[in-house]
Amino acid sequence: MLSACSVTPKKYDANKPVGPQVHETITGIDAGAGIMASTQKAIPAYGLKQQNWQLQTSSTAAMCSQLEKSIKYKQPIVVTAWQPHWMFKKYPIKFLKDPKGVYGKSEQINTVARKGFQKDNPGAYKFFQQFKWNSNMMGDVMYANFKGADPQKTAKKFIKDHPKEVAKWTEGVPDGHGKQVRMTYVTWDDAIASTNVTAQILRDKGYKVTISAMEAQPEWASIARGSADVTTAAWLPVTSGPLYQKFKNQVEVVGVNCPGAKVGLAVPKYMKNINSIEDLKK
Ligand code: PBE
Repeated sequence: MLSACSVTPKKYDANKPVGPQVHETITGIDAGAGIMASTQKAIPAYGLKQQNWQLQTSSTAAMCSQLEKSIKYKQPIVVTAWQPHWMFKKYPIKFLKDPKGVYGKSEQINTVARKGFQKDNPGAYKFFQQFKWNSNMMGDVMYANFKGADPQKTAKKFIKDHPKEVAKWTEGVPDGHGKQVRMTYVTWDDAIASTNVTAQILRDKGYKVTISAMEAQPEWASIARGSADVTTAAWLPVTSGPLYQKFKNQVEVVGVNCPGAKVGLAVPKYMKNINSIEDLKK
């Protein structure tokens, strides 16, 4: 038993308003994420602003460890959440309904290239046009990386385990003969997964692929000005939407590489009476 003077974590109480129990705080991730911008719109859209709800900036890792701690003690917590991601595999959480569609009706992960990439490197471009996996495949890669595997090793294993898919994606793609492909990404788990897998497939085809990690804004800016060729991690239409709008005249959407993505807010399943973002307002 905990003694009276130690801090006893308070369990979630469904009979009390949720707001004060979480100090009107949504636990978010890094500031540059599209999900943060969407959440800043959701707060006023759902009338949470006048109840002083706020979004806490952190990181995916810090958010998940906070989530893990809360779940351990059945405490209340509201987090920013997205799929594909291993958090839904690891934690008993549920998305809150978003009847106003602030986070979009259906998100897809897209490949976005600089204008002129197709002309300069038609072989690599063809590969990116043909690269399309799904959230299961992606989830497995992400989970292996989360478990501590080196992302390049995970990519190599994925390639070995999925010869049919890889053959389809590389069909008609000529040997690279050392031609350069400059990929850019933010170190979010989905982007780490798709960047390493596509980079490795192209390397196996003889392309010289560099991958550079940066923040979301410079990522898009570098593609727009042509100092990078391509990213496989644009969540559209909503999550990466503001960046796409900003740079749409200088970039090109190559295509969807992972359909069925989802972005929003989530809570642990034991918060049984909280099922919609509207339920946060009480
Ligand atoms: N995410 C994961 C990112 C993109 C990938 C949904 C957290 C975001 O911009 O919000």
